[in-house]
Amino acid sequence: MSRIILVSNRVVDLRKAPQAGGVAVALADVVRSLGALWFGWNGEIKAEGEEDFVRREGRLATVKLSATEHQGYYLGYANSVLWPVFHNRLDVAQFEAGFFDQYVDVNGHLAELLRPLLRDDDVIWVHDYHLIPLGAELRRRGVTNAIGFYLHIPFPPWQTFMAIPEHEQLARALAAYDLIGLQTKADVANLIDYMANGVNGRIVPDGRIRLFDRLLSVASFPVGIDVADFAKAKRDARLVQARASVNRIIGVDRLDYTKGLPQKLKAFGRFLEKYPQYQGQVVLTQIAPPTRQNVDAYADIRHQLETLAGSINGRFGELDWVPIHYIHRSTPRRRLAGIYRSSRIAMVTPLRDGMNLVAKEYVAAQDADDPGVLILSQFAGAVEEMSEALIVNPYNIEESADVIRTALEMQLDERRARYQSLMAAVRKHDVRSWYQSFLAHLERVRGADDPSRWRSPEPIRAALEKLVEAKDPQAPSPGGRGSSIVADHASEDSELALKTCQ
Ligand code: GDG
Repeated sequence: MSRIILVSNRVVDLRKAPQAGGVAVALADVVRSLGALWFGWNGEIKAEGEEDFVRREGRLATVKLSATEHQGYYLGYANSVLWPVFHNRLDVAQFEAGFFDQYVDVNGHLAELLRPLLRDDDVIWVHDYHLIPLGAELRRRGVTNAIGFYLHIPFPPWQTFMAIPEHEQLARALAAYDLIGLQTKADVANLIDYMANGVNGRIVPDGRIRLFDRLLSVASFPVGIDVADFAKAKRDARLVQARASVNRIIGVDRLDYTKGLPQKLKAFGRFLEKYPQYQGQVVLTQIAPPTRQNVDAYADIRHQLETLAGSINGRFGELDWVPIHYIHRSTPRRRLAGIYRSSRIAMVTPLRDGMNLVAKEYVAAQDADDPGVLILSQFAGAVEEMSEALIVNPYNIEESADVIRTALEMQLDERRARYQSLMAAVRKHDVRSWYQSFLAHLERVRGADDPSRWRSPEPIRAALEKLVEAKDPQAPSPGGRGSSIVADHASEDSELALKTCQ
């Protein structure tokens, strides 16, 4: 089996890090299970004049960034342009700041440092929006290996993406990959819409996309969690209330403007106002560790949240009951499962989210005999798989306040039924199925020149045949000689793609 090379902006040594986000935990699992090599930034800033070098520690290969690189590439283009645009926040994107050149330069620099570590048959898997140009930069340096790309955040509607002045350069960079993986089918539809409408991409009969001079495959691979990590949860004794009757609502979100935190607090305040019988009976514990504090758009959110929490606590609080526990610190990962299990409700209500792992972690940590209730935003990618949650529009404060009441009053039978179905979804798309299906697909794309390795389900083949015949009666039939068909995920997506192109 080929060696897997993972590349992400940030590499985290889980044995040393006090806490880590979902992407890092997922990638660490690939490193452990498949013996992959993980390359990326170690989070440190290089001293002035310090030489570049790759630090090897076991399976990790890390580099430092200079202060200028960190400013232009990470805080700048990645987090002040791409992050907001991909989350539909054109209003906070800083297009005019001129970060793009630094973004491409840092990707080129990372490719330069990675190149000598590569072997001919390595499979390279690049992660997230920080590294869109990395595949093209590796190709420019002669790398012909299979290279896949996975986007952890949503792909926006095509007109939104076209607002980025450099959208075409980004599309050319994407074309360097053999496979692009996205979280949801909706993201796949958005990306294919953009490729078709924005840069003249064309679906070829085998379901892949011809973009500029390359053929690539696009499919959805919903990211998941290590279910066992959370399923062994015990209630957290430190969370036991002075009043046993008090129910806890839990929120765990990086302090990010996409996570819908002010809306969540407002909904909780409205709930206390509208249903006063619950005053003194419910608390909202919101864990919101700081993130990207040097990016301008993040400066206000903390202040806004603290003001809101203060005003709701001041208005409703009692000597022995504080309605909102707001924790602006990171909580050790080993404690999270117990916190989830001790909470009657989880409110996962982002305004936009690629997937949202907290929703899956909460479900996995529940007691099957007496499970809690998940309230989930209709704008989280997780909603595609977790339709048995209580789904809300986080912008609708009135509705969200009512849903909190519904969750609190839900009978045990209904809670159990919803939990069973949610847990089945969480198990079906766990972290292993995520990376295994992506890597298997990448492997198949690599074998695309060998038609015998490709088979699509009958209905897709028939649809493709019809399309090919309609467009060009002389064209060879899909699956025939010289053609390749993308099976499984990509077949669904070719169906989507065809719809999009009609
Ligand atoms: C991106 C996409 C996509 C949070 N607070 C603490 C803490 N966490 C952990 C959670 C979870 C992870 O961080 C957060 O993952 P999310 O999925 O909720 O969100 P993002 O960080 O925005 O992740 C997202 C994800 O990538 C994976 O593809 O789902 O859509 O935006 O694991 O538990 N962990 C600890 N202390 C905290 O205070 N230890």
